[in-house]
Parts: sequence; C-alpha cells; structure tokens
Amino acid sequence: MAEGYKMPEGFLWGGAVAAHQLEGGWQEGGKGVSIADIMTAGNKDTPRRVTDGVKDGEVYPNHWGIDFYHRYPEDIKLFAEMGFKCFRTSIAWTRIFPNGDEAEPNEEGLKFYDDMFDELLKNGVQPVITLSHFEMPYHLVKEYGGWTNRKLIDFFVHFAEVVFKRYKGKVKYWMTFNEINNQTTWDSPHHLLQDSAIKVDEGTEGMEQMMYQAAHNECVASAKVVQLGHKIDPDYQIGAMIAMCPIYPLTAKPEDIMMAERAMQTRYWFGDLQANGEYPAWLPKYLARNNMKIDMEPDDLETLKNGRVDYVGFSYYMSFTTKYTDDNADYVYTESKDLVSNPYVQKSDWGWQIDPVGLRYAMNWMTDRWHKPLFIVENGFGAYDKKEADGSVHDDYRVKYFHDHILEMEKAVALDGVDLIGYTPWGCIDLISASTGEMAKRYGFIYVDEDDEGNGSLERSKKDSFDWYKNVIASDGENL
Ligand code: BGP
Repeated sequence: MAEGYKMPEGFLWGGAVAAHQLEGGWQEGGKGVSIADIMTAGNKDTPRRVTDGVKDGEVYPNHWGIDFYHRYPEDIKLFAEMGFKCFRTSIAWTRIFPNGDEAEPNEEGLKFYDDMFDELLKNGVQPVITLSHFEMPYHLVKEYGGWTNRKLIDFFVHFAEVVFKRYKGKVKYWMTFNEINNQTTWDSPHHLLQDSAIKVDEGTEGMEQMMYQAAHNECVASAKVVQLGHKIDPDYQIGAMIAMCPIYPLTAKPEDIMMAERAMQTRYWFGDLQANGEYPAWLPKYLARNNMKIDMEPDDLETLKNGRVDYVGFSYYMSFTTKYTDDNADYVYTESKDLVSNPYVQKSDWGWQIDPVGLRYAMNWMTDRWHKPLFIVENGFGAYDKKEADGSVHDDYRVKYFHDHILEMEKAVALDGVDLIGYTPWGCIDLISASTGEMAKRYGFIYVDEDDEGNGSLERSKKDSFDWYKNVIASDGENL
C-alpha cells in the first residue's frame, strides 16, 4: 500500500541487536564475566535476577544467546538480503577487557569484532555500535561498586579509546550507553544492577542518591568519550541512547498535566545532560529538597558541556500514562507507582502499550528540546510467534505494528521537519529478551529455532515480515 511518504536517499534502514542477547560464547575467546552472564531467566510475570556467580540448577539464557558468535556470517547474509544499510550491535566490554580494569586489551576479542565488521562491510552493511549495552564486567561491580565509583570513568574511557582506534574506518556511528535513562527507575534494584551495575539489595537505603551519583559518573564518562572519539576520527558520530516512552497525563486536570511534565523531566534529564550539556533547572532544587547531593570534580560541568553528543539515538516501544495522586503534593515521579493504563491504546501480551502516534509525538518533543538529529535505534513488537509445519511464520501483527510506526516516523520527517538518520528495528533476528530472558518473546524478521531453555536446532528461517521489510527498504519507505 503506497502512503506517499519516502525517506531520503542514504537513510540508514537496518536492524538492531545487543551482544549479550545473541552472541552466546560467554566464555569463549578469553571473554570475562559480565552482569548479563549472571542474570537468571525470568518470564513475563517473574523478573530476572542478577546473581553473585553461576550456580548449578539455575538457567542463564545469555550464555547461549542464539550462537551469533559462530553463526554471524549466515545471519549477515540474511540481513543483506533484506537490504540492510546498517546493523546495530554492541561490543561486549568483557570480550575486550575481561575484568574491565586491565591495561592491555584481549586480542582475541578485538579480532572477533574485526572479523564480524569485515563480514558486514563485505555485504554492504555498516556497523552501528553501542559501547555499553547492559553488560559491564562483573568484576567492576564487585571490586569497585559499579558506576557509583568515579574510577569507572577511566576504565570506560580506556575501553572506548582502544575500540575507537582499532575500528577506525570500519565504524562511523557509535553510541555510549544503551538506554542510559532506564535507571531512573531507581526503586527497582534489578534495573540499577542491569543498567548501572550498582551492587544493591532490595530496600537498600539511599538508592536514589546512588542512582544520581552513578548517572553523573556515566554522563561524564560519555562526554569524555565523545571528545576523545572526535580527536581520534573527526568523522565519528557519537550518540546518546535514550529509552523513550513519552508520558501522557491521564486527563486534562491541571495536576495531571503537571505530574506528566515532572515525569518527563525525571525520565529524560539524561538527555538534557548528554545533548544540551547541562543539568535542567528543576534537578538541583529537587536534590536539595531531598537532602541528596552529587559529588563532582571542578571541571565536570565543563566536560559535560564540551562532550555533547552528535545525535540522539533512542528506543521506542510504547508510551506511558500517569496521573496525580493527593499524597504526592511534590510531584515526585516513581515509575513503579505512578503509571496508569491508557484507555485509548491496546497492549501487547507483555502489557506494553502500542502507540504509533506516540513515536511522532516523541520525535517532535526531542527535536524541540535537544536540537539534535535523531536515530531510531530500537522499535519493534515482541510477540508469541507460531512456526507452521512448513517452517513459515505468519506474523501479520508484527507487520501492522511496523507499518503504523514507520508511517508516523515518516510524517515526523516529512511534515514536522524532524532530522532522522536511520531506523533499526529491534531484534531483527529472534534473540533473548532483555527484561525476561525468554526466547518466546520474539521480535525478529528471522525466526530462530530455540526455546526458553536453549533447546532447538538454532536453524534460521524467514517470517512473513522478512519480505515485507525488504520491500519497505527497497522503496525507501514508500511501500508500506
Ligand atoms: C530495550 C533494550 C533491548 C531490548 C528491548 C526489548 O529496553 O535496549 O536490549 O531487549 O528493550 O525488550 P525486551 O527484550 O525486554 O522485550
């Protein structure tokens, strides 16, 4: 069906994944243990858990991923067949620095990414690389307390320097931290561990304070890496990566509007820091009111200013909705308490609100606020797929999700003037779910024969959405 919109030439159509969710080979090639390697499986009702090492009888789905570590040439051929211009993945920090604090990198790990990037480039696909996607070295958590410790800044900058130099000429688009703002959900220890790797237990005192300190350190590290990257190669484009779920007020009641505004401020100040290079006005007031303080070095604010990102990469799956409650006179936004269901949108089987217009709204909001080019580096529909006897998967629900979202994306560009670099749907090949550890929550255009326990032939096959997306790319988004 022709909708009349078309993306400009050079637009980066592709797909996205992350190292820990598909590579497998968690102990191969000299790799160290990451946070992701010691996360147990969960499901849609039970969250995953970061454990203190691997125990018998527990299931750790990231150990096997989908064996991309060995099968990437086959997978890259399929991406190229769909017409991908780019492929977003991450470098597993622990393949390069197994513990995170070594002086010398692990050559075998560096070589793995060299070979994989060469394979992509040979197939006409450019790599788009996230430096840290939920898989920091566990050693850095145990020994240093994760990102609450300023020493992590140097370790991360060193890691970035090594890979920036090594892959110069092969990679142009980089991102520092995946979904850096997800740790706003400081009331969930799981998220703190996964995103920021702070070692805390449920109910630990001062977690919010720890979150602000860790976030500050991460943002300073990100700003240093941006400056360093530009020195190593002035052509490098180094972006932020924000988890974007725009938050609507439930009603037009003024208190609900104020609550939604504060929720947006709370969820997206990471973007203010990374794109605008400064803390937003409300934040120091909020910290002072709540007896919290961020420890800073004298030149941190200058570093943040000079290390603004070149673009804002973001994930978009859903919108949120919030409302004011009488016991919250100070409009404090706490994600686990303050979200309500939106009566105007449908939900996926995992309760994620499906809202294509929210994507256009979010793109406008970010453009107005951060004045940077945008890059949609994740978007997609996690669903239970059924593989038929002949191997086909009829995922018309996924095609509909993409159709509706791409159309809104195109309107944002064509009608609203949003500057957009590319679009890489999440989990272009089925992989392990980050939040639940399931294989059953599938996103791919390519089906992988594997179940939640890691059993299956690992055989790859095309879903109906494969040819649909191939057509979209071939027409630069005109034939949806
Ligand atoms: C984002 C993460 C990805 C990814 C995706 C889908 O939050 O950056 O790593 O997994 O969400 O989420 P899930 O796998 O939990 O369905």
